[in-house]
This record gives sequence, C-alpha cells and structure tokens, in this order.
Amino acid sequence: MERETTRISIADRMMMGMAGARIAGLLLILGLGSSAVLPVAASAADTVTIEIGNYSFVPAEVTVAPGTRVVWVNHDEMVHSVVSADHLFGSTGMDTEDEYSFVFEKEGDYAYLCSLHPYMTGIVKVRRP
Ligand SMILES: [Cu+2]
Repeated sequence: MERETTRISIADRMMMGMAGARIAGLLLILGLGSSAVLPVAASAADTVTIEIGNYSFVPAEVTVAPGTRVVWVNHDEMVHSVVSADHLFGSTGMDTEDEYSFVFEKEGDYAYLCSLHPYMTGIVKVRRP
C-alpha cells in the first residue's frame, strides 16, 4: 500500500510539474508579447536628434513624419545656431551641450544653417510615412 501511495505521489508531482511548465511557457509567451509591443510605444519615433559637432550637422539631412520633434544638440566647443532659411524657426547662440528643438507639423523641406558659420547647412524633410 505504501508503495502505491508513493507512486501516486510521484505521478501527482509530475503532473504538477507539467502544469507548472505550461504556466511558465504561457508567461514566457506573454512576456515576449509585451516586450515586442513596448518598442512601438516608445517615444523615440517622435523625436529625432541632430548632433552638432566639428562645424557640421550630423546627419545633415533627416526625413521625419509630421509632428516629429527635432532636437539639435551642440557637442562642439564653438557656439552654433540653427536658423531656418525661411525663418520659420531659429535658435539663439547655443553653447556647448545646449539644445534647441522644433516640432515640424507640416510636410515640406526645411533648409537651415548656422548663422555664425553659414557654410554649416542641413535640411529637414517632413513626409507622411
Ligand atoms: Cu556654427
């Protein structure tokens, strides 16, 4: 009798183990599902950063969707600015690590330059995806 009880007990434990594995598998699937969704929800797509360094805008040309905030960050030792060709947007002098941002709502091509070094140019192209 005691042997039989032991056998049942082992079978129970095996079944519990299998159920546990199934639950773990389900949690794993749910976990993977949510992690696959998260990057889409991240706000990274709404902001594009342009680095200013070595007397240039990098990248000099970006294409973004309407509503995107473009951020310029001055990593140079020199003061720079961001001024659009049509004066739609423009920063004051930006010291090292200063930032300037502008939200582009309408489609179009927006050429800009640094007013202190006019050979520094860039363009933001706003296009519907
Ligand atoms: Cu400059």
